[in-house]
Amino acid sequence: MGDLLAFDRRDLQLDSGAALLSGFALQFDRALLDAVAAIASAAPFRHLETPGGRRMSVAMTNAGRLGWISDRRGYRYGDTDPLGGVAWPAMPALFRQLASDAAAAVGFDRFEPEACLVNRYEPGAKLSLHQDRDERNLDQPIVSVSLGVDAIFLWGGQMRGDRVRRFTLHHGDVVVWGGPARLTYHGVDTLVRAAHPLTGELRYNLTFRRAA
Ligand code: MD3
Ligand code: FE
Repeated sequence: MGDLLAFDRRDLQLDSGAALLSGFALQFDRALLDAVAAIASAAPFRHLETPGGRRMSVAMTNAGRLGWISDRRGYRYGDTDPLGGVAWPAMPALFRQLASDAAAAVGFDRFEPEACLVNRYEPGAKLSLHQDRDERNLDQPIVSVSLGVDAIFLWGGQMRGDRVRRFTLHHGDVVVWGGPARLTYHGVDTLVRAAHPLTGELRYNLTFRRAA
């Protein structure tokens, strides 16, 4: 269905510096979801508050030395989970390996993520158009892994007002966002109610980042 949208998934690599590795994570899907469950048992998913005081519809948690958080004071990376005051769960070896292999597959050697932000979408959840610019080193790519229900990804330009194109991200897709894509505005359209055999109505997205 989403593949009939005007923007072909293949266009992504052509004009943007992003590289789509279709199904790259499929063979690890169950192990990845088991690891997400283990992370969430130590650092539960929560709906963060934006600096403007709104509750995010996407629930989030983190693994790794650093985790991304938002609250009334702003967006930032921190080394402790504010809910428990202790370190974020360690980044599973499978996560590190997958992120590094995906980055290497498109020419980013020795990508060693410090942070894995885990996003959980339920039906109705969305992520408004934004840039990821809280990381200190913008030469490093971000690697994203999609699991569960399909989502429509919004792919804009270098300015908020630029035209936005859409394409579907499927279970098992990995995208490496580097170079000119790194500061592109992007978001996720409202998740439609649908079912996936491994996640039910949910979609998960892992983003691996070099934060500091
Ligand atoms: C392009 N997550 O966590 S993943 C985010 O599906 C985020 O949950 C979305 O945007 C999600 O910040 C999209 C794809 C993605 C992630 C980071 C990017 C695309 C990106 C950073 C720069 C450019
Ligand atoms: Fe983002």
